Amino acid sequence: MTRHTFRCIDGHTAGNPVRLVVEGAPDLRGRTMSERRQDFLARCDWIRTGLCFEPRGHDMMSGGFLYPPTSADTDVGILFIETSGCLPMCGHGTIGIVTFGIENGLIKPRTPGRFIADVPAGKIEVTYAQDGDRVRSVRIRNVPSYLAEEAVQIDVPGFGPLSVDIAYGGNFYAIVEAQGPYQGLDQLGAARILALSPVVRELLRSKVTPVHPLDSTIRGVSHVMWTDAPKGAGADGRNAVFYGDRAIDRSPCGTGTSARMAQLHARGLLKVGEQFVHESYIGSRFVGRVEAKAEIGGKRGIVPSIEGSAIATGRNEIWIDDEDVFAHGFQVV
Ligand code: PYC
Repeated sequence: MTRHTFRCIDGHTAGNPVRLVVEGAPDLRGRTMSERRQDFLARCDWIRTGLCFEPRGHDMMSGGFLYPPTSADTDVGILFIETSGCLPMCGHGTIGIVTFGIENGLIKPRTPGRFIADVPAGKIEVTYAQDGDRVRSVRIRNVPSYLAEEAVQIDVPGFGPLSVDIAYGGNFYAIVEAQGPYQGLDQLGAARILALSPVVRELLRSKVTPVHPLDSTIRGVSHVMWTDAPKGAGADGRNAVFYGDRAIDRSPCGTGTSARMAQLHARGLLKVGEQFVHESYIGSRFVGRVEAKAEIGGKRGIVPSIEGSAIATGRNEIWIDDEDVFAHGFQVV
């Protein structure tokens, strides 16, 4: 009998789950976190499905592993796992992983309050505010983000025509704004968001395949963001981000907020130095900011940052037993 043991700290960032695996990470090959991500996907993806899918996880499950840094100028490496795959970058995941990692002495920055993390999408600068044992907030200076495609036309059966932009913020997002058949999140409701989003994603994938100009392993629309006006005072926008096969992000989505800010900046609606407070489907918030202009392999974009907080809900020792018929998890789609 082989029982694989994974010791985890579970928690959430703005409502979306984060499972930080503190023991049980596989050794990975690769000079960069992007290469290590490819190695994990080729040899160890059963760990992701075992930890994220049912019966040990659920449709929204998300998390990651800490790795030694891959270069002298970084403090730590992060590999993200999620029901949808190994994301190049995950904002809510980073906020949770940094919070639990600092609070438990697993990340030891050379300069307290600030460090560089190596993620598959690139290097990100992290700052955090600590109060005794608690990390109160985390700000991520994210990877450069840009508007990749404008006004891609699709016709969604049983719904109607949509014009959709695609922007990159660490993953490629289809951004659906209010128009014709889509008049806001409350009109749609969670059930229709879950039903329509995979159709929207498939229609877009049949038309366009955005590829990151500096890393061709980052390609294709993975997430669908439905935008709306904010509900609460002081917010600038609201969204529901669909990912995987059946998930609506409970957080405002860090990479999605970055993509949205890149789109708004490209339209001249958000300037360098301005902030963008984003509300999630359940009303939790991230504070985004356009830090600087950026150039990404010939494309113009921005360096966005996002700030939020996370809280641990407990320790979890998870077993994946080779004799379990559901050792590698299952999904009901
Ligand atoms: O916060 O970047 C994010 C994210 C991606 C998918 C779910 N959350």
